[in-house]
Parts: sequence; C-alpha cells; structure tokens
Amino acid sequence: MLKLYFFPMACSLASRIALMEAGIEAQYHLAHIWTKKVVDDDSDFRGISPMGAVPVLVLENGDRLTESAAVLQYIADVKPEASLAPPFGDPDRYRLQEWLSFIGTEIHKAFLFPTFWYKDDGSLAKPRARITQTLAVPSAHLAGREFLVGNSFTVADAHLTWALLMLRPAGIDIAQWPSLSAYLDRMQARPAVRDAIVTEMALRKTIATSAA
Ligand SMILES: N[C@@H](CCC(=O)N[C@@H](CS)C(=O)NCC(=O)O)C(=O)O
Repeated sequence: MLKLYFFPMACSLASRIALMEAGIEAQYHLAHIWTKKVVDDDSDFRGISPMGAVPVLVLENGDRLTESAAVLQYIADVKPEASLAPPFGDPDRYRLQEWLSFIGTEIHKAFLFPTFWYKDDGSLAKPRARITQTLAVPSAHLAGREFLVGNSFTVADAHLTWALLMLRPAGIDIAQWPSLSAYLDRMQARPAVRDAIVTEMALRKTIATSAA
C-alpha cells in the first residue's frame, strides 16, 4: 500500500486529494514539519525526507518519492482510469506539468513559503506585489474553463486548490479574482476534495504550530 507523509493543510493536501479522487487506499503518516518528528513514533522525519518537507510518498517497493509535481503525477499514473493526468504523449501532459511547475514555484515557493512560513517581517513587499501578477495567469486561464487542463479534474486542480486555500491565511483575498473564487468553490464542492479538507482541518486543529 502507498504511504503518504503529510502535514495537515500543507502542500501534501494536494496528494491526499489526488489519492482520494483516484479512490486509492493509502496509509497516512503525520510528519510535523516544524519539529521534524513523525507523530506515529516520534522518529526524526529527516530520516525520511532530507529536507524535512512533505509530501513524501512511499511506493509499493519502499522507494520514496518527494516533490509534489512528481508525487501527484505518480498517483495519477497508478490509477490511469481515474484520468487524473493526460497520458504521456498527449500534448496536454505538458500543460499539466506546466501548471504543476507554475503552482509549485510561482505561487508556493515565491509567495506562500515566504509569507506564510516566515510571516511578514518587512522584507516581503516584493512577493506581495508580484502575487497579483502571478494570480492573473490562472485567473485569465480559468475564465470560461472549468478545469486547468482539458475538460476534467486533474492533479493540477488538486495542487491549485491547495494553493488557493492557503492564500487567505497568507493575507490574500481571492475574491478580487472572480474566476479563481468560483473555481475554488467548484473544487471544494467535489466530495473527495471536501472530505480531504475536512480531515486535514480537523487534524490541524489538534496540532500546536509556531505559525498558525
Ligand atoms: N518543492 C517541494 C516543497 C515542499 C515543501 O516546501 N513543503 C512544505 C510544506 S507546504 C514543508 O514541508 N516545509 C518544511 C520545511 O521546508 O522545513 C514540493 O513541491 O513538494
């Protein structure tokens, strides 16, 4: 069985959403990303992830896979009939990778990581100014489209859903982008997405963190 190391409402939420959308049973292990402890057994999470970062997917053969873009595509390819990624060779596969990369770098690392992680220490004016330009890209793309890639839900939607959810605690109100706001509502109405979020929000409340 696949195992996912996650932290509630961190970027590993996208992997949980993908697993649940695909109907793949998995074991979930909470790794505390501030204390770097695996909650199950109090072991050092850096023994699992050299960066001490989630997500980590442990494959059936015991290999570990990190990086959301890779983990999400792996999950999609475990269950191709769930159509969570276009097949290799389909031009849309590159569109999927384009979005996964955009979300992981331009939204997550360039904005959410410094603002949510380190909080506003006065040096964040540039990321805050740039995020408006960044979010204009998916906003324009999603005007008149239901999903990021093709005509059905893919792992890119799982990734963007997580990123959009985190914008509010990072101080950005997405109501200023009606297409993003409507998209997030649509995604959250999906039973698997809703269940994944409810599960992680409940867990998050039980965990003391240095960043709320
Ligand atoms: N590039 C990685 C980033 C993973 C990442 O930064 N995860 C955060 C949670 S959203 C984390 O675990 N951070 C802990 C740390 O950096 O110490 C990915 O896309 O998976």
